[in-house]
Amino acid sequence: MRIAGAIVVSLVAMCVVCASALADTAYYYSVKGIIKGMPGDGLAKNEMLVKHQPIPDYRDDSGAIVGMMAMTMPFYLKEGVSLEGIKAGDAVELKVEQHLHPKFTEEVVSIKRVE
Ligand SMILES: [Cu+2]
Repeated sequence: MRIAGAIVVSLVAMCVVCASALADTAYYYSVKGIIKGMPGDGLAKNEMLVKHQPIPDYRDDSGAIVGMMAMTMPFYLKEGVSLEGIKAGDAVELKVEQHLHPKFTEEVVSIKRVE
């Protein structure tokens, strides 16, 4: 009985450890920038190129806040995000959703023009 109890305790402990390791958290970033390329325009149909301002609260794949400097880079649109009224050259604000687990992903979940 004592051994069975110890096994149960260690299984529970392992589950707590693996659950925390696998727990998914979404992080959201508000990213301002200028659109340099629209989907399909030599890019994948869900891809856009944006010259973005610094993202001070950006996290790397370990979850550490490392920030991201200003740069031009591709962003990927979450399925169903509308680009109606958005064109290359527009100043925009993106809402980017990032997941670290089970897979590192970053997707634009909304986009709006700014002045
Ligand atoms: Cu960047």
